[in-house]
Amino acid sequence: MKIDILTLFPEMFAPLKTSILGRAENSGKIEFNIINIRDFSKDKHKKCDDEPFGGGAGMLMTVQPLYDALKAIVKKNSKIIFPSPIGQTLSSKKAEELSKFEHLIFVCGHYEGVDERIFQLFDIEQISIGDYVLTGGELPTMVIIDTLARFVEGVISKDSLISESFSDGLLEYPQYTRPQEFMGLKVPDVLVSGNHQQIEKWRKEQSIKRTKENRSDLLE
Ligand code: 4GT
Repeated sequence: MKIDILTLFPEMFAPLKTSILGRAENSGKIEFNIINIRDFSKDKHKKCDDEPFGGGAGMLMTVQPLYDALKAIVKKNSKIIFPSPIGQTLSSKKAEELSKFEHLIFVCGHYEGVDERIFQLFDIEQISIGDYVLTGGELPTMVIIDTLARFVEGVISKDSLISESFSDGLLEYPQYTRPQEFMGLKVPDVLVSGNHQQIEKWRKEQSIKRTKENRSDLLE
């Protein structure tokens, strides 16, 4: 999969080089390409923002640099995403859908947003990561990429996707690792019993208990 990211702040994407996403790139499973929108500005000072018509606080990103940047990279099979609080909220299901595309393009808004005409000129899906406002689309872009990358073949083990939160509509059960006792706290006996049927039963019960307590909305 290839992921292009259009942004005015390329330095914000350093974390993509780290950990599991860094390994996904080094092993050729995902290719990241960070593009500076400013490089496409036809303004003599490379300006990419301006005041909103009709007045109001702050600045908007102008349409010309975005239009030229998208024109330069969009292909027939590309999916363009604009992270925005007005989009539908991201879910695990949505992330899995996105992981199936050959080419994703993320457009990062900044300041108060972008000139609305960009959404008339290209087929762009807006996606929100939750009901709050941020200073830019860069962090949401990284959130969306991080979660979709986990569904790209070979990025993490298939087993890791099976018993995690949301995979079966429930939250994940509690987990423990060595040592078996710490500060007087013991790992639940069933987990060291070797009885896999009992372990499965316990985990399912714990998942349901947690989901009831923390996210009863998921059970409706
Ligand atoms: C919140 C979200 C998002 C912002 C979200 C355009 C200029 C949007 C600033 C940007 N805020 N983007 N994707 N909840 N702010 O997903």
